[in-house]
Amino acid sequence: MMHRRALLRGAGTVLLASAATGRVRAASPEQITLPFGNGERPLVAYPGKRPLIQMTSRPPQLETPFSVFDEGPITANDAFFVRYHLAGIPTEIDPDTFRLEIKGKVETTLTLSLADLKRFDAVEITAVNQCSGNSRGFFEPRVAGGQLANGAMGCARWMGVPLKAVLDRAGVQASARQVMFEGLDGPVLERTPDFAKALDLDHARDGEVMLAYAMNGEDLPFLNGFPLRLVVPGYYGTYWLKHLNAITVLDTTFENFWMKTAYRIPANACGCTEPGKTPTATVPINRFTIRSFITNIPDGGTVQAGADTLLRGIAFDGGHGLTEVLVSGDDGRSWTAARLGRDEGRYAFRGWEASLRVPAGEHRLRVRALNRIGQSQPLDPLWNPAGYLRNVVETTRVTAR
Ligand SMILES: Nc1nc2c(c(=O)[nH]1)N[C@H]1C(S)=C(S)[C@@H](COP(=O)(O)O)O[C@H]1N2
Ligand SMILES: [Mo]
Repeated sequence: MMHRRALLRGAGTVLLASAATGRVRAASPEQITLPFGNGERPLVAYPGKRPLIQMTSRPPQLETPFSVFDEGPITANDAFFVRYHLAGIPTEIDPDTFRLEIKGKVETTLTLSLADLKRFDAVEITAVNQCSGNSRGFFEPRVAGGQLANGAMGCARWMGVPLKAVLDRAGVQASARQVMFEGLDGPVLERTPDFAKALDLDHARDGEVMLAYAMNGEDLPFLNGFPLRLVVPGYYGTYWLKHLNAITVLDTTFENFWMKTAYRIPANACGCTEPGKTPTATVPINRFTIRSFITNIPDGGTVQAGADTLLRGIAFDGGHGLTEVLVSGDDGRSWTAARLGRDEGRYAFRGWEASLRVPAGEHRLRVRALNRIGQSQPLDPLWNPAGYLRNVVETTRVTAR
């Protein structure tokens, strides 16, 4: 606690007006209604962000309006979603005095400044960050937790240092099993468990897991983890520790609340249970399920009858590699292949386009992706009690006239 305060006392060059004071609120926030019960949310512009869908203000939790995903496979920094667990988020961080500590079962404890980190060979990777609870608001029966629509995801070009390079510099001891990550935010109440996550050592050293200091060619936005965050390509956002200031190599399996109780999925192939049922065994959530979305036509939209309608969207998976995106104009009875857009890498959003003709009337457009290991999306939603892993084949209802 003392350590955190001392670190934040620096001559801050980056300021975030406190959300708690309400000073950053737009004068009269616009409202948006997400398509499920109690879906009314204000659109609020935080520092460095355009108006986003505010789920909570303390801490700020912001969802990206879905129309943003039609801007292309890279999500702009000012539109990128924001997720925090604990209300004690930093409001001021001095990048000059910021330090990252690498400690625990290492040969040499390291204390690195941002300048030190930038002297390592830089790598860049385009990857999707998605919250485990993305789309949770659509679960039926409904489940507890943040009631998100489909906007708790985004794809960016992350630049930084491979975690492996930093671990190698510190020298990992032979007894090491996991690597644990902590950030500058913390709980407001003493009894709330601080947010920390861990990865198995082999995963942490795979060369892709990265300490990122830049996003889409700029410093990380404050609310997305300035000045340093973990990037875990293909894995749910819960592992992508923000404001990362401590890495501890452990010779045990880390078992805090956030690993042992929260963020767990049923230990079976579908990660699902019968609706309403608690799973008998669980494992920590890990790779993304495969998903695809139409981005240029909203649900309830209108298209021209008997003419070519352009469909456009995005698809992604946990990094196995997409092979196909299929679209249907007849609620999934027949499917046509979409043209895939530029490949930004196996962890990125993949743009796609297709054209369809539908006669006058009401129709259900569907989109479905497939990947290299044969994963696809279920036509009916799967269920689990935490509301994770949602990847039903999405339906866009349209009227053709
Ligand atoms: N320090 C810190 N890092 C964190 C969290 C947090 O609460 N504190 N939440 C995690 C979760 S659950 C998600 S989904 C991602 C969200 O990243 P974003 O806010 O940059 O979109 O941050 C992760 N990293
Ligand atoms: Mo999350």
